[in-house]
Amino acid sequence: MNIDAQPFPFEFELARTALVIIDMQRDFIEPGGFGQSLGNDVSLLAAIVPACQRVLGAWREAGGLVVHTREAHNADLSDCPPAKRNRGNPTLRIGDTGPMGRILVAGEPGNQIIAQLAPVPGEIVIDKPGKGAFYATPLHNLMQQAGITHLVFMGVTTEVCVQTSMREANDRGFDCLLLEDCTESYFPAFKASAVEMMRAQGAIVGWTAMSDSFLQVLAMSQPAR
Ligand code: TIU
Repeated sequence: MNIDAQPFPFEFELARTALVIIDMQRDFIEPGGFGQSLGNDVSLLAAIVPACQRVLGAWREAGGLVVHTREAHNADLSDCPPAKRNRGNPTLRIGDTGPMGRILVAGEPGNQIIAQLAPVPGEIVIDKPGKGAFYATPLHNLMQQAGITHLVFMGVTTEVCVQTSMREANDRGFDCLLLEDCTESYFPAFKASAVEMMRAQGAIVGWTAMSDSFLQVLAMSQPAR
């Protein structure tokens, strides 16, 4: 398949490609979570949910592999370095109890993926202690076992967990596409810069495309399985 992308078309085989949805969890999208505790306006992020739902629905229909990630720490915070917990002067730190339970702790209400994009059986869910999806997770092995060579990214936030994950994936040899209208930042200027810098220099980190281009091509595909 060939997607109209920047800086040039992105080619992939459905059976060798995974859709990776980064951290679409209540902690970042809904009020009362980690995103708001850092002083951010979380309403900006909710705007991408309908586009993410369209892509996820079409990808499932096509039989593509789906990976969801969550930024999540163990309840005892053994996987949260003090340097991360102490950063940023938030109103609530990682592990503190907020309106949606303990901030960024696995299993808490705030750590759940939003209902509109909730994983279904057979989809991979990765809990990651870092910003990148590969650091201290089994993601690379799982992708190799599944024969995956290409990754399509959506999720939040563009310049933090999405960009870090794409850079990690790029260094591990995956070809990466970011769906521009399916990712968002608390800072619109940072999103714009992150998108530009990833596709610059001949796709130095990866490609970018709008979800409509992706959906059009997907609609013409044969199911992967
Ligand atoms: N603060 C911010 O923009 N992002 C994060 O802390 N984590 C993710 O991007 N998921």
